[in-house]
Amino acid sequence: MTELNVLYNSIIAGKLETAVETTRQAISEGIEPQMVINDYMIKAMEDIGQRFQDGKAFVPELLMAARAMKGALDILKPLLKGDKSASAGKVIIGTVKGDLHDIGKNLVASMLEGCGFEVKNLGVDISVEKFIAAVRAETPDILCMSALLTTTMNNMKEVIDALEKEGLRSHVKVMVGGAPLNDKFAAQIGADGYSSNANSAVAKAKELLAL
Ligand code: B1M
Repeated sequence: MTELNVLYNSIIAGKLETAVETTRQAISEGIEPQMVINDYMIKAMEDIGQRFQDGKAFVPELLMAARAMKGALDILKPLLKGDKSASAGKVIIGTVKGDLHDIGKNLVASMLEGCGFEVKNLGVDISVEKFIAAVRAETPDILCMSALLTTTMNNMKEVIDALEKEGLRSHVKVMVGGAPLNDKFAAQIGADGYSSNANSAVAKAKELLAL
């Protein structure tokens, strides 16, 4: 039986090959992907984040941990299947300007995709103009924005204000997420919904579209 603590430790230590190999093993043994992500991979990223905050880890370590997490996640992504019974809508997702964090955003994108949404992932460091252009071009049902930094979360409001200004706000639901956010902040900036994790993001997206 795969020892999933090996996966946890390999992400913290930034050991890509070990993380990938352990994940492969876990899958071959039928271990539930969502459990692997929630109980080991995300917890490992929280742990390395805490070490960074405590001055015990530095940016290179964060980068290596992120690389190991991504490698393992790539293996699990195709397995993130959800309830596709409802005909889901179209989603645009991106990390706001100034922010390069994309692991959580990509996880949300994969979960939405797995649950039948059509997802266009714009990437990271997305400016107001790029979000607006994408909403115009793609006419999504939901615009999802992610931010991991307290210094970038306010850029979400700029996007919402620009949607209003451009006459696009009533055509698209806006959902926001990311570690420093909460329901109160989402309401303050005029978003339609907030979710704290990838699972609740799917539930919230369905709720917003009344699916
Ligand atoms: Co950075 N970083 N980082 N970092 N980093 C944090 C966020 C931090 C909390 C670390 C810490 O101090 N403890 C801190 C922010 C402090 C703050 O703002 N108050 C921080 C900092 C300071 C920085 C730099 C400024 C460091 C520096 O250079 N001095 C710098 C900024 C760069 C930039 O963006 N401009 C920086 C850089 C980096 C790396 C590039 C090295 C790397 C990112 C690599 C990458 O993403 N490709 C990195 C990492 C890895 C982290 C931590 C350790 C882990 C983030 C992560 O991937 N978590 C993070 C500490 C932490 O979060 N504990 C930290 C796992 C992921 C699954 O969770 O992203 O929260 P999360 O996503 C969740 C939910 O939030 C939610 O669902 C996801 C899945 O459940 N969610 C959504 C997210 N987006 C959503 C969108 C939705 C719905 C839900 O749509 C609507």
